Amino acid sequence: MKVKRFFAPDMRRAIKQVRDTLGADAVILSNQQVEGGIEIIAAVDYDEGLLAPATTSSSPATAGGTGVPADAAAPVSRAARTWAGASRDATQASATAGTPSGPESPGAPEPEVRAETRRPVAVDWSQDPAIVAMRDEIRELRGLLENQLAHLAWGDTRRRHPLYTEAMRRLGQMELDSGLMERFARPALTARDSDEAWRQVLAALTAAVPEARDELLDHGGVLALVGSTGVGKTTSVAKLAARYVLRHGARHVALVTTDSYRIGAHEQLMTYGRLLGIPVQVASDPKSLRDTLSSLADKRLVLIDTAGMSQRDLRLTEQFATLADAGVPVRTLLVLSATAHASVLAETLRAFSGVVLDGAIVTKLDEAASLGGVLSALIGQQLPLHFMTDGQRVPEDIQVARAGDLVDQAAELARKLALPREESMAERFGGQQAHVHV
Ligand SMILES: Nc1nc2c(ncn2[C@@H]2O[C@H](COP(=O)(O)OP(=O)(O)O)[C@@H](O)[C@H]2O)c(=O)[nH]1
Ligand SMILES: [Mg+2]
Repeated sequence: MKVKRFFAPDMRRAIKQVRDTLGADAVILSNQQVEGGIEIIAAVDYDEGLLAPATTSSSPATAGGTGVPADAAAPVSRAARTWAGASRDATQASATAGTPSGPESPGAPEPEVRAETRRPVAVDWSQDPAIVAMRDEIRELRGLLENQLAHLAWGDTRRRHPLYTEAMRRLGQMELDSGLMERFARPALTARDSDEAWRQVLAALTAAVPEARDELLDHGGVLALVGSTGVGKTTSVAKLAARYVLRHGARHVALVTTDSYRIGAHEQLMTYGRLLGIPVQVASDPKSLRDTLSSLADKRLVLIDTAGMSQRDLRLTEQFATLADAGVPVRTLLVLSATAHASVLAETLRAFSGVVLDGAIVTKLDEAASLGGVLSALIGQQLPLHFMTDGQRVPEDIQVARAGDLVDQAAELARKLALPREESMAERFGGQQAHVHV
């Protein structure tokens, strides 16, 4: 029998030392946590019978809850008693060196065991390097298998429903959200040809975009535009104000900005106010906002321009809902830039999740490369779309929203982008094709 003590900072490295030094047949006789790491006593060519008389009861150091299998636990307990003292000396000697010590002398006297530094720990077999390697390999194999199955499933769906998979790819080209791609490709399952399939897909998409069917400005009231910095809130406020002034004159409209702390922030709005001949007020906190809105009670339309989505901006925006109690209901529109990436739009929606939103304005349609992100956001949130803007000119570049126009433009832009490759479609959707039935 060859017995050896090992010390390492953690179980994984301790087991590796045992394996490297004594080989795969090594038996762990005891293991425990000591100052600075784990101590393991291990043996090869181990004869359990030799140690059997050493004890008949479990050692307090290892009894119960060690996680060692029942058949291994008994020898571990006996051995731990036999070797505990010697191993502790060796621990102290090698704790700083951090390397395995030489074979212990079985004849060494058994010193007192300090309970606070010696706690039994379970052998964490899952950390065994051989098991870790095997697990990695199984994971890799599973990945390969899943990939193969996904390709087979996607290939099968392509054979059985070519119009559906073609529609899926075209929706992918539009950069629509994955879940929505599957939903809106479904009409293609029953179409007769490719053109009919695509028409039906676009019709389903159009029907799903919530469109505000009334002309918001004609109702008047207090309208606040919120959204992240730079999306076009101030410009849109000016466009809406100008649109109103052109129809109803300047007398009944006023502008308010809560964007008061950035240098020059409200000058932009002041300039538009001067050009349009309408008053502009600044309100920087809930109280001044309430007072300002009360003082503008005689106006038919009040447009509030806000800053962005910093904590301060959001706190103030969240106050809009409470203004209804003060007799001034505020309708809040989220301004989304069509140029924003899907992840940025998702972040914006998260930031404004505490705000009651009454609808949306989509800006910068003239600069967008794809509209899948903004379509996904509108459909996902069921935000009624009120206006769309497509340029910097005030007041020309704003239109009442038409879901059909937005979807047509999305399809038009998508044609300039590459179709997603079949392999990437298989990887994204192959695993979910089992449920596709006509
Ligand atoms: N191309 C284009 N630019 C726009 C549009 N709307 C606003 N902008 C520009 O975007 C920039 C930021 O607009 P601004 O209204 O200050 O954004 P805010 O920070 O949300 O108030 C300005 O240069 C605007 O002229 C649009 O529909 N198309
Ligand atoms: Mg602004």
